[in-house]
Amino acid sequence: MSDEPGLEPEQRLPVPRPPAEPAPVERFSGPPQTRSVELTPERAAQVVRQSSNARWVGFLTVVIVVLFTAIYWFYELAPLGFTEPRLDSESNAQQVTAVERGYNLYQANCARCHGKDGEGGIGPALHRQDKLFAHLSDDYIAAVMEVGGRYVCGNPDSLMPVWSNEGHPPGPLNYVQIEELITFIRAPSDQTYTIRDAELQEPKLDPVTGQVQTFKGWRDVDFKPAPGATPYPACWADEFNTASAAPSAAPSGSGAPSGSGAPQPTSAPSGSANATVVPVVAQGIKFTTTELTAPADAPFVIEFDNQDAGTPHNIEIKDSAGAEVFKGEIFPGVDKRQYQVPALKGGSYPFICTVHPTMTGTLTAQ
Ligand code: HEC
Ligand SMILES: [Cu+2]
Repeated sequence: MSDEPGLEPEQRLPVPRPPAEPAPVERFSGPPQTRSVELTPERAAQVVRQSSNARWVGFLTVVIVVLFTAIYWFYELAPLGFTEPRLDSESNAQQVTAVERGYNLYQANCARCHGKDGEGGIGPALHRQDKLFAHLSDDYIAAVMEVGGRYVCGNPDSLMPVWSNEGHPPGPLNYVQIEELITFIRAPSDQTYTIRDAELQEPKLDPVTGQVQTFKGWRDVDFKPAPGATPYPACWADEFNTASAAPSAAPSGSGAPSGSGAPQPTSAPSGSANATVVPVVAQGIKFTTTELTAPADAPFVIEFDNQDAGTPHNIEIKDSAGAEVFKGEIFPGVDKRQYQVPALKGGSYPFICTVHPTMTGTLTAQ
């Protein structure tokens, strides 16, 4: 506002205008003095304090972000080999769980034929290092589970059924359970696992000691087959029929299955006409007679009757030191063979089935 004569019409009116009053300080376009307010010392101090607070806040934010990043880096990736990376330890934990579940599945479904520790029985042994090394691979076991025992040697009467629910006909186990079984069968022997309740996943306690029950994997991670060793045959039964003849019968060649490892030259055929006949029956993966008597110092005949349909058996006689004295031909039941056994010195000889080392008995020559 001003009173100078100007261009505006009302400024040219004759009526004198009241003297201009100073505008109140609060007005938007305040007089110059209100705009040039000086900071009081208190206000200045406050501004300084506040800005230092703001710097602290900024600093702490940066510190927190940096710390979080660093801690997360260690947690997630574990650089410099400090601990296990999280994903690794997570997958290890999952592997342990799979092995422990696989153990229960194995004990429930497979142990009755393959043995509690995979030592074999009706079915072939599974825990052997030479087999686990390459033969019993993930893919192979998965195929056996899906096709059943006939996948192994092409035997349509195989005693092992289809296990996978994707097989024909569908078996009882789903693909997760098959995975767990495979993880269990191939679990490394340098790790100890906990036996857990199949339902609750609680560790099982030994009823006597109260200790948590544990088991170890089968596969020795450091196992290397002997140099030049033949790989395990695709069909497990070939191991007994061809491969195992080699170590015992090297000098006598492929020859007769009977007496190939005998200490004395075999004279069985000539003596068999009037030789003693000892009957032996195998049934249910057992010898029904475990105590045999035969004449000493004379060849004799074992009439071996394999009553287990589809399951190969034989009789292998050892001396007291465990060396092989006689090994009969292995053949699947139901069938019979006459084994010509060479003369044995008086004494007692343990005998087994080569395929099923759990089938044992004692032969007494007297
Ligand atoms: C009824 C008895 C029986 C049961 C139960 C059984 N198997 Fe078998 N299994 C066999 C027989 C017999 C063979 C040999 C196949 C053949 O030649 O007929 C075999 C073969 C195998 C083989 C191949 C072995 C080799 O040396 O090539 C694997 C692996 C196997 N079984 C795994 C299992 C698993 C895992 C289970 C449990 C889910 C199981 N089996 C349950 C009888 C059984
Ligand atoms: Cu046998």
